[in-house]
Amino acid sequence: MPDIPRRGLLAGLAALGTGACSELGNTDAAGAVFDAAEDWHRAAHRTLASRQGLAPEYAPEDRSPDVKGNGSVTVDNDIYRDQLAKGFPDWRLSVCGLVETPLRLSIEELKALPQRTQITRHDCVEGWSAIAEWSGPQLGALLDTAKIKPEANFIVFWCADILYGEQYYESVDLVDAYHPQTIIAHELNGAPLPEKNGAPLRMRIERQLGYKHAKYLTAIEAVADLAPIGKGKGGFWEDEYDYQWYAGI
Ligand SMILES: Nc1nc2c(c(=O)[nH]1)N[C@H]1C(S)=C(S)[C@@H](COP(=O)(O)O)O[C@H]1N2
Ligand SMILES: [Mo]
Repeated sequence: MPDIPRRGLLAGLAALGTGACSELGNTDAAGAVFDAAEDWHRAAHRTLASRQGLAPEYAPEDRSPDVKGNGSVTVDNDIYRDQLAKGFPDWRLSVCGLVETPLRLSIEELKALPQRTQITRHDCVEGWSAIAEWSGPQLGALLDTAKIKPEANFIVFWCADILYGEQYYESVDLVDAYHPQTIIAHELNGAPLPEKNGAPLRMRIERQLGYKHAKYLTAIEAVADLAPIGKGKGGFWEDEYDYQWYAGI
């Protein structure tokens, strides 16, 4: 690909807050406290043993006929539409923030890493669930490659879509980030992710509720603190609709 369109693509992704670590996401430092009840809830779940256990995995015949798309089911920007049509040749996933070695990985590079395939149940707070097979590299391996710094406490997932006027993002702590079933999925039931389910990349964080599983992933940022990110509560639903940040299941 010639240089200029590539620069155009990268500049475009950066403008979406998706090129490297997002500036869009870092505008509002106010209002950044977790309430006491949530702190208690998180503390109660701190027991590592209970958090490191695997979510149930299922047999191929248990899979649901379809995994419906929820929240954003399409991404309305020209760069995304163009990349979707071409099979995402120029899509890059940034691993950035508090890491020694920032990474920018193509879909092919992500596919070349050791892969995990898991058949798991997705649970949405809206009251539906779906069993499906997901494949991709483990997030922990990527964080090890990027050499996460000791001051990092949280991992932020930046997304390409805008939902109800706000950029979608999510975050987890390092226990969930390094959980063996936390993968960057590029396949659903053995085929590339459909657009409605987050093409080309989406998180699977199997010990967390559905809204944590960020779709249309563009960047993974290691941070010390969530307060300066977005509106300070660690995710789209947390910022806009008061959902709990800790959504462990
Ligand atoms: N980028 C992005 N990720 C997202 C959402 C979204 O709207 N945008 N919706 C979340 C919610 S609430 C759920 S239940 C799941 C839905 O995943 P699915 O569309 O593959 O069913 O994605 C989550 N991740
Ligand atoms: Mo959801």
